[in-house]
Amino acid sequence: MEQQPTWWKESIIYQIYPRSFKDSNGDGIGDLKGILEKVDYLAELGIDMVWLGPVYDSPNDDNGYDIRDYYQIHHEYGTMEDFDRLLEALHARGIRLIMDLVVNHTSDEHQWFQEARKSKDNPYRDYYFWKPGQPDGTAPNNWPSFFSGSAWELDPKTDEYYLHLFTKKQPDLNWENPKVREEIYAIMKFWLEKGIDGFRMDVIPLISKQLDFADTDYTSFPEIVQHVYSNGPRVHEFLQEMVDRVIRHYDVMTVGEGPGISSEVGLNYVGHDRGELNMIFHLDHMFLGFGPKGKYDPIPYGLKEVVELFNTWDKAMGESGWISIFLDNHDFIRMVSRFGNDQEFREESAKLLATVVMTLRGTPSIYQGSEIGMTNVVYEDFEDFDDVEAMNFAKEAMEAGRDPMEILKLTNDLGRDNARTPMQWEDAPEAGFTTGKPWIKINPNYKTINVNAEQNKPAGILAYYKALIKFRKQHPVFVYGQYQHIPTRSDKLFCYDRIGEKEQALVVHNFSDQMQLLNIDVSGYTFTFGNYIEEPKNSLLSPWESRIYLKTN
Ligand code: TEU
Ligand code: CA
Repeated sequence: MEQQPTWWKESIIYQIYPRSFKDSNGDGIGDLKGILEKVDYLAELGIDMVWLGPVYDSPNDDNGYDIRDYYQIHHEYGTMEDFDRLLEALHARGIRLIMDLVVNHTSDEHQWFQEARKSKDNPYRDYYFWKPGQPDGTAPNNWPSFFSGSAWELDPKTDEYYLHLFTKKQPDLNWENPKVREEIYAIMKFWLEKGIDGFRMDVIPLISKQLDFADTDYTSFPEIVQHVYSNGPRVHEFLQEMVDRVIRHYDVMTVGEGPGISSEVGLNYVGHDRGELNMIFHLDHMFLGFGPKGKYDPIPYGLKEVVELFNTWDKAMGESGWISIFLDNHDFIRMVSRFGNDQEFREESAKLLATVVMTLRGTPSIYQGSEIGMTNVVYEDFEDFDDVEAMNFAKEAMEAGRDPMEILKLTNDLGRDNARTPMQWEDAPEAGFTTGKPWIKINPNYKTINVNAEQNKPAGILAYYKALIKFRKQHPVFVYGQYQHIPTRSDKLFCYDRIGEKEQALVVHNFSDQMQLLNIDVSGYTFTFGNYIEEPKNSLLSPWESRIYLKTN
């Protein structure tokens, strides 16, 4: 049996982080007109859908994930007219556009919160969560914020604390309040009426809170996310209402970002019979390496754990639900630096990882720059960092007296800014991203790693992405075929079958700098696609080699 055919399963998503994609007016900040300049680049790449990061009016405490006005484009990104033109230009090229919907929280500068904080009886008070402190003067409970410190902030005006699971400039919305939900549905309709093609929903499993606000006994941050913040008692009711009231009236798709959604509960969100989300970006493989204190308390992991998660998730979805497949985004380090070898085998491993993303079961999502093999960056000074998560961590760690060099290494190794350095277009000042001074430092490797250079390389990473995307589209087995992991003796190999009604694919990857012997019988199959120029003659896989074999049933 195969999955039910649908356009959003066949699509390939390309994620744009607007601040870092292309600056059109020299102020150093990527903008909508900049994206407009590059729509042909996107069309040539062959992607079907753009996920546009938040471009709404925002004080940018968390780069747009703190929204001040959901109905306005931030002036740094342009105007509503620019937005309309971009949408039109994408549609003219057959590319859909999904917007980021950030409605677990607003900015503290949003008018609702400005009102809410005025007095305890303000009509907007209940748009957020307010609690008195404890008698000993501490916060209402021991919940930690995602971005260091407590999840509660005391607001002196009314002497009560408000809840913020992210920064203190991102107060959590109270979805229990029907008025809040109505406001959100109105926002969604506003954008859908413009003709956008769906939403990527930020931290969607967090919208329903455990209303007793009891202290948590969990001491590990990932466990707190999974068991306390995520999957709250009314989350499915809220999502079903949202779909019923808004989504189902449009031919659009939804993808929920899913911190804390484990494979055991995944189908509750994306089961085809649930009427909730079309798919999720689960973060299980992204959170690998998070220790008890979270991201900046790293623990070791390897390919084995990554593969196990892919296997478990595919089994959990089966024919009944759907996920997106991705290996990086704006919140995590560059995939070639994390899962590949971004030095000696950068090209090979970038291509291998692309092959993984395009051949597992799920909608592939490419993060801007991966298609040219962009890598992590190293900053020598805290001044160079921008991300609030990294800065809050660094501040807290400094205050705790930790070694500054150790802190700098952690923020360099793990920080979100690695993914946020500007897109490298050419070997020109500031990588051709801006004619001014970029809001965050360019990765100095732009001289060799850039779009222009890639466009002149017939066997480069960009050419490989284009060919791979075409290849995937010619073989529906990669969309609809079942997935079966093939265990191997080597812990450096990742091998699987995709089993379709007409075709069957055998995909093998060597995740190492050494040659590996492939102990799998490929007779009956034809080698059809790979990341080495030479056609393979034997069963020795070169470093970071990927091969795709096909046969018809
Ligand atoms: O991310 C949610 C989330 O789980 C991240 O905070 C993640 O734990 C962290 O980034 C790992 O470093 C979403 C957005 O993608 C992120 O950019 C926002 O900062 C966050 O929500 C708050 O809106
Ligand atoms: Ca600009």
